[in-house]
Amino acid sequence: MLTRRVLILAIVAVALTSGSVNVPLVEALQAQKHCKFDRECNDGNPCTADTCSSGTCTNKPDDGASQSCYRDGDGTPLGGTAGVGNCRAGTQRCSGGSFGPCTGAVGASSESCGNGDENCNGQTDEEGSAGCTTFYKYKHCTEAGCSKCLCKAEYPYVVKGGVPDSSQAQARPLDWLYRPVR
Ligand SMILES: [Ca+2]
Ligand SMILES: [Ca+2]
Repeated sequence: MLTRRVLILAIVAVALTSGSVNVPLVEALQAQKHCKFDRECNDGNPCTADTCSSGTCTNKPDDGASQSCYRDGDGTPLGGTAGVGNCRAGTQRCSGGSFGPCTGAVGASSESCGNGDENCNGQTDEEGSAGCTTFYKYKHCTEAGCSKCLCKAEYPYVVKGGVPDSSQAQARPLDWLYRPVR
């Protein structure tokens, strides 16, 4: 065994010093390297099981392994941040020695009323969401900042279509809601 190692080292040394490094030869020699422990056989590929048996490394495809991913099925990175709002990571399972497509990941999309924080900015149904309704501070108000397009009434934007929103009518005095333009 010692003789074999010396021979391999000699071949590598000659290849390196001669200035004509034969990469496939070096890789082939490494693949045949003798080992004692599994960790010596780690090929850096999470989709293979790396074992040392009778002094020889074996790197077999391991389809049981998987990793977290944040891409669509074509491999394109998704917008937003996994774990923020509706955005979440998916799973990429090993198949035949390499990772398959990312499945189950949800990326950022346009914000709309209902269904949580679609654009994953940490705010749910914020101002200007698709499907929003214009709410006013009071009837007939026309000054700048007097209205907002919201998914639901939010004080002080509580008047819709000239009348107080039913969800706010109980809590706010009608005379305030109908305050005339000054
Ligand atoms: Ca949002
Ligand atoms: Ca939403």
